[in-house]
Amino acid sequence: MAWLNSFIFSRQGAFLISGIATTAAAYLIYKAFFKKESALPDEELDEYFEKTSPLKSEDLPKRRILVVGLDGSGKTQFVNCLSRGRQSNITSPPKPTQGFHVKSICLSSTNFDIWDLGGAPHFRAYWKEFVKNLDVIVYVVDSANRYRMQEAKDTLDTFLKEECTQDIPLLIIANKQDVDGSLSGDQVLAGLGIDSAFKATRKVKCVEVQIPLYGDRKGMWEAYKQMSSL
Ligand SMILES: Nc1nc2c(ncn2[C@@H]2O[C@H](COP(=O)(O)OP(=O)(O)OP(=O)(O)O)[C@@H](O)[C@H]2O)c(=O)[nH]1
Ligand SMILES: [Mg+2]
Repeated sequence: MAWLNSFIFSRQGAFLISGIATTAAAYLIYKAFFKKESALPDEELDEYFEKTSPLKSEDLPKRRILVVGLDGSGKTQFVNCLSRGRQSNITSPPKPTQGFHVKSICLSSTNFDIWDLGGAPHFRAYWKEFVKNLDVIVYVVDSANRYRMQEAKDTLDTFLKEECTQDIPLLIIANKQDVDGSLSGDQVLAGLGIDSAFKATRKVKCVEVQIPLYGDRKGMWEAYKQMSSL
């Protein structure tokens, strides 16, 4: 024990002990400040679907999703971003959709058939033709374009007046949150006239999303969860 005593009080011993104490203090500070973030389950941070297991099975639940909204609101980019991986599709902006695209996407535990329709005025009258056995209507809004909010509202109202759309859950994507001055999800809901009376008539959720070509994506995991469960 004498050697231990002399080591502790030696210069090397003092260095070692202060080194251990500093590391422990740094660890405690890290835990205190980053505890909340690291406590999140990994899946909540999986905006690029890179941590999900690529299950593909006939037994998985299948969901049929219709994606509509004004031209330029970001529907095709949104659907492209449902693919797995950071680099999967982002090279250049999508071309305006002429008619429709349909994609089958299997993410984690759900198989989706996703119909992405053209949003230009002359295509909107055909949206109702795609309403068959739908699980969710996704309505994409360009939150950065407040000048088109009234048009977005009128277009949604017209579509939801179609009898075939009744009772189908609605997911509002308040897109382009990365753009300065964009409206929040609540502001988009207010602009679309979605209030408590509206919510009494059908299930509605809103997710704030940003999917710029170059830059961080946000809201895709939450959108995916809503599309799976609404
Ligand atoms: N900054 C930013 N740009 C976006 C975002 N989402 C889409 N865009 C851009 O918005 C433009 C229109 O996107 P599209 O996905 O083609 O829009 P769309 O709704 O499919 O349009 P139509 O096919 O004409 O109905 C493209 O230049 C996209 O790169 C976003 O979250 N942030
Ligand atoms: Mg498109």
